[in-house]
Amino acid sequence: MVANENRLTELTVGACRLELCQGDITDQVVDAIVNAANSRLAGGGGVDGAIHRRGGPSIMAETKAKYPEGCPTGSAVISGAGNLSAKYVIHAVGPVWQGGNAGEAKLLASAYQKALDLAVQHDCQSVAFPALSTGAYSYPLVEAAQIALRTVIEFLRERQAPPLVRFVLFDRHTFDVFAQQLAQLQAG
Ligand code: AR6
Repeated sequence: MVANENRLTELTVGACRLELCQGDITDQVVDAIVNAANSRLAGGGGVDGAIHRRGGPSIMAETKAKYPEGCPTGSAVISGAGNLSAKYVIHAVGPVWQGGNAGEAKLLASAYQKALDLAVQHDCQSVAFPALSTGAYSYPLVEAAQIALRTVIEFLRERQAPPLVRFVLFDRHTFDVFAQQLAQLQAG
């Protein structure tokens, strides 16, 4: 456990580890990278843009062939990772923020759970997540961080897998908010 003042950047959950770091998710050397996708799996900006740019066209070709209907909000699908060093990309679809009364919290938790389920089914030892829904989809950051962290910790407690889950937060502010929320969850 690494804590300073009211921040926490690592947590052990049984035999598993949860880590927070700041960076670009496409640089991660892990078994699976989670994409912040849209329900058409059509590509876009943010994490999605970066993954398809660096991973190359095979990822989109595979998702188009395997999932022609796309992926519902709150769910996830898996593909290969093209030129990325990961084995898999897990495309998770978080909700668009609509004010909080449209089931957003449940849908966001479900997107994390489904992504983790796929990672475990494919025997991934390490998974990197971005902060789903907090960019183009405008989910308020503190609430999104609480849901993301709670959902992952609960999953690790229940399933004792995958061995490593790492949140890769793009900018300093997002990293700070996650580190503060992790400290609060740990304290409470
Ligand atoms: N590595 C890690 N985090 C990143 C990176 C990166 N390379 N790039 C951005 N972020 P977003 P969403 C952060 O918009 O809100 C796309 O167009 C970003 O700062 O990627 O779920 C899709 O096609 C923010 O904190 O995902 C969908 O249409 C977080 O990742 C839609 O956006 C998520 O931002 C999904 O929107």
